[in-house]
Amino acid sequence: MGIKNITVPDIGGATDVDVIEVLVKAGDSIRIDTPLLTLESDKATMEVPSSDEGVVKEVKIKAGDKVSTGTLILTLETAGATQEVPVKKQAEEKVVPEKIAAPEVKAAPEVKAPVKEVIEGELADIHAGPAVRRIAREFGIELSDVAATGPKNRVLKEDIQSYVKNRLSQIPATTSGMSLPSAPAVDFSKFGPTETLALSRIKKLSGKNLHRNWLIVPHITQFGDADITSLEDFRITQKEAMEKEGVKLTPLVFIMKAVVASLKAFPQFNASLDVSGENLILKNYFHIGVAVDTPDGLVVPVIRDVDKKGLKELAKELSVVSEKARKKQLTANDMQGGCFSISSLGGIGGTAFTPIVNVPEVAILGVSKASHKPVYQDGQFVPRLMLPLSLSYDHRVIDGADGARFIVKLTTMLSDIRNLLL
Ligand code: CAO
Repeated sequence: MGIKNITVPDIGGATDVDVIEVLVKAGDSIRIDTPLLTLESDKATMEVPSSDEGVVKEVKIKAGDKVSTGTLILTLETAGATQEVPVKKQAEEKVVPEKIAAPEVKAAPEVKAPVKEVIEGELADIHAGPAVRRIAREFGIELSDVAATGPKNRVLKEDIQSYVKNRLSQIPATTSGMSLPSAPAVDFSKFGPTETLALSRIKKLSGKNLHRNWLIVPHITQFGDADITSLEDFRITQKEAMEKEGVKLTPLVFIMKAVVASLKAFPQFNASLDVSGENLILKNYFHIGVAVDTPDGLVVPVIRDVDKKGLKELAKELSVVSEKARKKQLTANDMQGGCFSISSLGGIGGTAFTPIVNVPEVAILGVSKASHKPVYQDGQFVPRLMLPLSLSYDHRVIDGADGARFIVKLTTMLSDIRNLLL
């Protein structure tokens, strides 16, 4: 093992040339001709290749530096040389190893074309170093499709990687033989100032699942309004007493109980398709997923055996899991085994929305904010507290008529909570 200095070779007498990109980092294994730097002069972009092979020990240059022939780029741990080579000329780099290298080590090859030039003018307005252009060529990518994030609108290696990642994520999970058209990359900085914010880990994970579920499930959303006037009267009478015990009683727990009653009446909603897509697996348990909004994104913890628990117990459990979710303390187990999900935006507002089925479940209930509406009863309009519900379901499993029957059952249960006792 030896350490060798790799320097900028003859760059045609140019001095103080801008370093646009450093293409290697400490720890990288490089070979002869591996691109190390991209330089940019007034007229040309040049790529500086390595004149030796080994593992990069330390990179001495960073983007934005200026270099001339002989400037030290990096130190390299090589297999054979045992002595550091003076930083000077390309010719010396070739001679010294030949003198001191162990017998099995090959002499460094003659450096014929030390830098490769790309005349930017020939390549329209796209700025990219030769290494980046080569990667783009190998993947069949048009550089004009790639959003550039480098200085002076330069396409960087990372831009190509992001482009490929983005394109791969747009390939649908099905093998129908059809692919989706992708949206073209847009350089928004052309239109005004921008900043880039990385998506949270939760957003990336849930985004993938939501995208898949949106694509593979033929969704229908059935809407319905439940008259929760009497439910709300009852809730208000209980709320204060429960608060003293540290329990927050919201409409959601009543909805959970009504959902379970509706699942019992329509078992095809408490089911999953098997992998073949030809059998329905009916579940004889009632675990309900509840979507919880956290600063990092959406998570869906599962409340188990909702059929066996009372309103107070459910309210307590709901507070515990939503707190756990917001503190990022949920385990994978807390989020598994759901039969049906509820996404409640009722504490926020809005009139209705179309939730996405949480595969492998086959249906999900969206809950919006209840409000007083005039309802025609016994020959007159009376103010009633109406709760808007949106039931999305997998149309492969559930027919439209059953979707309507389910929501009628649900709204009936909620309109008179004594039904829940039956
Ligand atoms: N209509 C009217 N008021 C409602 C309501 C509704 N449908 N649902 C809740 N409220 C009221 C509650 O009663 C409470 O008011 P009071 O304190 O006066 O009783 C207030 O709104 C706040 O409720 P909450 O949101 O804190 O509690 P919750 O039990 O209804 O919901 C939870 C808990 C964890 C589901 C909720 O906090 C949450 O995170 N919701 C967002 C879920 C989400 O992001 N879904 C989107 C998924 S699709 O991208």
